[in-house]
Amino acid sequence: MPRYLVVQAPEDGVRLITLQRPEALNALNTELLAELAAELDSADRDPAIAVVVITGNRKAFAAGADIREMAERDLVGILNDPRVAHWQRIAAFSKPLIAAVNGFALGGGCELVMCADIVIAGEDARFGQPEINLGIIPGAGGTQRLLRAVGKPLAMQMVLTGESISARHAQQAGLVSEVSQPELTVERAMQIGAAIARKAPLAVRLAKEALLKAADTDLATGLRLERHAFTLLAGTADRAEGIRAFQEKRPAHFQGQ
Ligand code: DAK
Repeated sequence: MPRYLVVQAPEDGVRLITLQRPEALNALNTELLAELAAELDSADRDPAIAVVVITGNRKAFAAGADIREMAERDLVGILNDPRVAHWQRIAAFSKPLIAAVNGFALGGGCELVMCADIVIAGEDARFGQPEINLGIIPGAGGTQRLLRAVGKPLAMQMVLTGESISARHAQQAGLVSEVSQPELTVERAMQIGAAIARKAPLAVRLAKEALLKAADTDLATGLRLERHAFTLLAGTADRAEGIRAFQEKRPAHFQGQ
């Protein structure tokens, strides 16, 4: 049983993971990150799960790495930091990951948001990389993914000043896909998760892989990957079912084959 997570399955095919460390604004200590990495590994292996939604509470999605824990680490501790591997496992999750964000998403919290594929933010959400205030820089992709998401000027401003931005600003900048009323954030994320869970699983997986590739490769390589994935799907039973269902004017029933 995880100590810092609540794991639920409120919708068919969708797992809801709630960060549960409210006394520290869901600060991401090593144990929480290990639990999260293990949950995502298990969801990746489970064919009954198509999508994971991750959320926090109304005050904080996550206020970053645990600063108390960071204070105890010396240089050797940082070189052997187990959190690096946890972050790598979180970022490697191959099914769609949706973040439902209310309140603070700062430092590692903002980096966790950027590991998600779809981001629904409550109007009160704040996104920022305040590490500069601690004399450090982001350590879980905050310089790399933020720049790719929002472009150079805003990424520079956020990382160099440590100042956070609103949900609306984050949406305009490309960090957030939709802004909702804070009380509806999780519901909206679950709705999107359930819609994706009804699609053909192999197509969903390859679509995510191809879209992620677009962010870190040249166009010719990305187009080649897309063509391979497209061709692979041509042989699936789900493609035949999708086309048949369209012609028969009924919903498709995909099997992941
Ligand atoms: N760590 C530990 N405790 C935290 C915390 C954090 N990041 N953020 C808040 N808390 C705790 C507070 O200490 C306080 O605890 P008590 O004093 O009540 O025991 C409680 O949560 C409530 O916080 P506040 O009293 O401060 O609440 P306020 O509403 O006044 O302020 C705030 C909210 C979010 C503005 C403020 O708490 C704040 O500035 N928090 C720190 C935000 C921050 O600097 N975050 C970035 C941390 S550095 C790595 C990967 C990633 C990283 C590092 C390494 N590797 C792969 C190696 C990431 C680094 C970071 O994220």
